[in-house]
Amino acid sequence: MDILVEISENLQKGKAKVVKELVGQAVEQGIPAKEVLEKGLLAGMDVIGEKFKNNEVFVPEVLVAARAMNMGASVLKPLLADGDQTSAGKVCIGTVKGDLHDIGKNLVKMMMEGKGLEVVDLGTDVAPETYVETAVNQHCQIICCSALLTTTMPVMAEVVKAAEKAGIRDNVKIMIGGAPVTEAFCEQIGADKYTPDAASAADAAVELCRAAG
Ligand code: B1M
Repeated sequence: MDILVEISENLQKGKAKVVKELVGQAVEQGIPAKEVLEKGLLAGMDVIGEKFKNNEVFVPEVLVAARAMNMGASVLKPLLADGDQTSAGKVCIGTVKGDLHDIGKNLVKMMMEGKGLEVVDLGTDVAPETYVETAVNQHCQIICCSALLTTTMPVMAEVVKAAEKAGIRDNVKIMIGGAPVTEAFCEQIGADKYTPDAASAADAAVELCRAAG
């Protein structure tokens, strides 16, 4: 069987150790890390997502698949890094209040670190004030918000408002993303940048930090 298919299938079964080993083997075989991520790990998460939507699998199965995803991704992390590791800027990232999904957020963090950005990880269920306080206290050029639920997307608008209220809106950029988030939503709430995936988020963050000087 194709090793990428094996990774996807074992991820769906939640076999974290096997996934980790297979990811290592795929890399040893010379398959590019990005391909292992997209055609192995993310392909497996897509299947789980579809089954979750159709009530064919439930929270416990999704959780073990998520654990396998994170373990597999940890093997790829150093390989997805660029050669130049001088600090390209500093950002804070978190999944917004009420939302516990962190796989996408972790991928964005991983890609950003790979591009030489310093990333303060606030975890999940992050209140608007926490993003703003962190940006101020830790001198971040960008606040990055992830949301996976349509019900938690509006918290992103609250983050923009909290930044305005704290008087940091001119100095700190706000980036948003996550499956239900769109460019139109970004414009609507007055955030600075929407990107659809982790790689483009990392590129955009480096660009924004560079522009900020
Ligand atoms: Co949840 N869940 N979940 N879930 N879950 C979704 C999101 C859902 C679409 C499934 C479905 O019904 N079809 C649905 C949301 C429906 C909606 O809002 N319209 C849903 C639901 C309903 C729920 C619960 C309410 C279920 C329940 O309890 N009844 C509950 C809510 C809990 C909460 O957060 N308060 C819940 C719980 C869970 C688990 C805990 C079981 C688990 C999360 C585990 C974890 O994250 N540690 C889980 C999972 C895994 C999913 C699915 C299956 C997969 C999400 C995922 O990790 N995808 C998801 C279905 C799906 O998306 N197909 C689903 C892989 C990940 C790499 O993609 O996060 O989109 P994603 O990230 C992408 C991009 O979006 C982007 O980059 C990443 C890749 O390049 N990106 C950014 C992400 N953040 C970014 C930020 C950026 C830029 C790009 O800039 C800052």
